Amino acid sequence: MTVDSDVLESARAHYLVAALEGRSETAATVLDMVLLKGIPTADVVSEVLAPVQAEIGSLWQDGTISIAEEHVASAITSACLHLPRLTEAPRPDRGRVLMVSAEGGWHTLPAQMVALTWRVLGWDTRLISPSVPAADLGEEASRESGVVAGVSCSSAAHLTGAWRTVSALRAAGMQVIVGGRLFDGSSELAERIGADAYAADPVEGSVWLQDAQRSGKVPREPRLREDWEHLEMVWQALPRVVEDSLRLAPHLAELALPAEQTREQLWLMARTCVGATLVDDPGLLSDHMRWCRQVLAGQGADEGFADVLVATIDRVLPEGSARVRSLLAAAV
Ligand code: B12
Repeated sequence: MTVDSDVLESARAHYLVAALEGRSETAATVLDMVLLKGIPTADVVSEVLAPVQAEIGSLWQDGTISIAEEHVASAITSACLHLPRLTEAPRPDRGRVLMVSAEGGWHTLPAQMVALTWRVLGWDTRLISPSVPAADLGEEASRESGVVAGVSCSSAAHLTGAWRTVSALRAAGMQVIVGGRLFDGSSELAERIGADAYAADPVEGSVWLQDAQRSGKVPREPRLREDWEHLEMVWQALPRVVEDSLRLAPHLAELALPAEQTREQLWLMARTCVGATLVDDPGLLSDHMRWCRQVLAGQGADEGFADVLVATIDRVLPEGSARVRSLLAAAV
């Protein structure tokens, strides 16, 4: 183990405890100490803040910490991203870049982390996060002088939103790089939705930006347009699908969740079904179901309820949902 990896490991452990206990000053001090040891902002973000936030997500997922603890810790991380020592940046002389969250995505922290890293690497970065409707974003993007944009997405439930966001940026002539938890799981997904590149971390992304900004602004058609023509009707029917499923689901499960949580899970599941069908990847829905089972178990509910939710959605899908149905069958 090198000195740096020792420092980073100890920082992660101390930062996690401070954030979970709501001690913002201690959390900031931990980061200041790491920066004082000469570790650059980009590494503090990718080696301390991002893994700690992912750990917080896992602790929530398995029921170890509450939603309240997650919110407190994430608010501390959000505030820490503005610490003066962390945000010290050179004059931006590498070019203009737009960094956005996928449509429907309220995870601002990943986009904030990328924007901060790009700023300290010398990019003139404009951050638009959380979710902005794709059409509005397209208008903003067409007024941008820059050619390159980044999109972050954390969940398969927002894959359709990510595709719409990437499509709007393509139509505005931008070159697009994507990243975030959703894309980390599948190397082909980025290309499938029309992005020009994927990077696991912002430093790697910055190398791509340098090359990509050499091309001019060239408006392009969205990928998967024909597939969407078949799916849009199902997407628009989702509010009804969720409410109809909610009426059926409790009677099918021995141990159901409170209605609000069931509705939330149905929404995530239904959106994931459409997104997975759009890119024709049943694995996305299978992964989501595994995640759902773990969340249910963490909440003390019967994890088999995940399968009940999918079966219920299947029953109430509108006519013309053949592709979604066959994806459901392949995923389950
Ligand atoms: C904090 C948090 C929230 C906060 C967000 C606060 C905020 N201001 O961002 C709140 C409470 C709002 C929230 C809401 C929800 N959340 Co949430 N959330 C998280 C959590 C714990 C951390 C997010 C974070 O800080 N990410 C920062 C880092 C960890 O993100 P990252 O994607 O790894 O980013 C790094 C790299 O990937 C890369 N990168 C990222 N983007 C890009 C883009 C480019 C171009 C490049 C080059 C690189 C790059 O750089 C980053 C820095 O290194 C995650 C856990 C996780 N693993 O992400 C869950 C998580 C994403 N949420 C989850 C869920 C389910 C939800 C909700 C549906 C919960 C609910 N029932 O309401 C809602 C959805 C809201 C919505 N519509 O988007 C699940 C998603 C699982 C799934 N199967 O869909 C997760 C994974 C938690 C879990 N383990 O179960 N959440």
